[in-house]
Amino acid sequence: MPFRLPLLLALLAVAAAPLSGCDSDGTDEAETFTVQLRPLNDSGVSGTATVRVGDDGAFTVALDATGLDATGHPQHIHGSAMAVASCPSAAADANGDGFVDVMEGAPSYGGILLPLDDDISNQTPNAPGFPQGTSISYSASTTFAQVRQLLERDDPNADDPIMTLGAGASVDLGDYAIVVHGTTRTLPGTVGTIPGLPNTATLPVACGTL
Ligand SMILES: [Cu+2]
Repeated sequence: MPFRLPLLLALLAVAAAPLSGCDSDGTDEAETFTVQLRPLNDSGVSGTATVRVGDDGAFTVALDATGLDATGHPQHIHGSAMAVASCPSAAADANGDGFVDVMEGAPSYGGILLPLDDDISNQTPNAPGFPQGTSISYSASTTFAQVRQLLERDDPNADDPIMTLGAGASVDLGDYAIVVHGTTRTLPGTVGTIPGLPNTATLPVACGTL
């Protein structure tokens, strides 16, 4: 999903005004974030997710959602080093076509940091590893050290839609959002997407902030 990086960065810079929310308590302690997933694009999807860092250093994401269309659901932790992620409102529909597409949402929730597929120890999305169907009951684990290693580095491939926080950055889980994508609705051609993927696969259908 190659976001046009300069455009995305410019949009993020606009959205970055209040650079708050940087916890001082570091990333070494156990933390649990509960995420309320709310519908985007009148999807009717609802659910909850938890992102947990255990005392033992385990990093676990669990996500349960209902009301989805019967298709695959790419889902990601989104964010950026430049702004605290939020979920887009209807006002993010820049072209006024009635849908907040994946690109229009990016100034709110940032780029893709971690695909929530069947192996979250890497940033490579595995399409068959994303949840499918009308209800999701998902869980995956790795170590928080691994997540930090992935994100606290310079982006190894600026041409793909997967981003990092940059070398020297520090993962701050409270700054991110979870976005679930994928619909079977018939969408107008004005609904933007990532090159190479149909807009139905990338349409955001639920979002929640950590
Ligand atoms: Cu996403």
